[in-house]
Amino acid sequence: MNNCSTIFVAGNDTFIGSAVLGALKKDGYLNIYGDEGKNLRDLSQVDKLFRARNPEIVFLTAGKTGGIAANMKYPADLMFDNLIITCNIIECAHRHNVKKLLYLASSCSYPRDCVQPMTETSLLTGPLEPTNEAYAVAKIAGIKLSHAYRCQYGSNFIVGIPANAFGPCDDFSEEDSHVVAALIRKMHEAKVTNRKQVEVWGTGNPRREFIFIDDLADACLFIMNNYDEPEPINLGSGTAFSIRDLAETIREVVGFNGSIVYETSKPDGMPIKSLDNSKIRDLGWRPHVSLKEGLTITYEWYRKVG
Ligand code: GFB
Repeated sequence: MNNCSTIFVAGNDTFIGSAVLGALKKDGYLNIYGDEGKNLRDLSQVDKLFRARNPEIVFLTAGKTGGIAANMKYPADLMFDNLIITCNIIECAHRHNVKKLLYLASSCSYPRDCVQPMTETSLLTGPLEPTNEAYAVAKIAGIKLSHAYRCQYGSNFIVGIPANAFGPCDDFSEEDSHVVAALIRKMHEAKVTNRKQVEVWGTGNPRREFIFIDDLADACLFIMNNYDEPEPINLGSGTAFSIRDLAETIREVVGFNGSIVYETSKPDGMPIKSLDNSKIRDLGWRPHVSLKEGLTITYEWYRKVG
């Protein structure tokens, strides 16, 4: 990419898409476009958008996402939405000779009992985590679709696999949010209403790798500029924390003095999701924001805006 490249951020209103758009603006890219009100589920509208804007670079960050509960409640919506949007954008990127496209998959694309930390070669080596199987299958389809266009047409379509992203502008809703946003909200509400306890789902034992949203956006720009290989590349922070440690850290950041109760009737999901980030590290990229710093920034934002 150079500063004058025409860049399309598909899904510019999503949590990750808006961060990518912000990072592009901050880095001085001048010709950036978003969805412009088009319905990305409609191939003819997507085609029109590509024809009008003729992008050279595409960040494919569109599609519905959600935490463990949303994945269990809306598997059809999550699968359909991600499949159709991905098909439409990738097909139009090919038709309109896009120079490079980054497809963002998800760490839930790896098998449930994957060897940890998860390397990119572990994809499709075992069964998926049942709580997010539908979404994961859609994400795997996106990975393979990018690869298929590369094989058949020589398209420079690359795939990034992010760790669990968190930060300002995340979805903080009660049921659909991911764990970081959910626990910030629960603990903040408990603090301001003087509640004595907060319920955390599951056993607290699962481990997750969290990446601050600005670091993820930065990693996306970095690989757009520095990575052209057919194999996916992990985009993580390099450290996995247990949900118990996360809950304790959020309690500290929020200043909630009550107790934490583990609701073991709620699902744990994948036991561990820790990424092997050697590939992106070997290329020279490093995250800048620690979990605690990221949580502090996120809580500050939530108190003001959320
Ligand atoms: O963030 P989360 O919903 O997503 O949950 P996943 C992570 C862990 O936190 C699980 C626990 O073990 C949850 O049981 N947890 C504890 C909570 N309390 C809460 C709470 O109040 N809300 C939530 N949401 N979790 C998702 C996938 O899995 O990861 C998606 O379902 C996607 O497909 C995303 O890939 C990145 O990491 O378990």
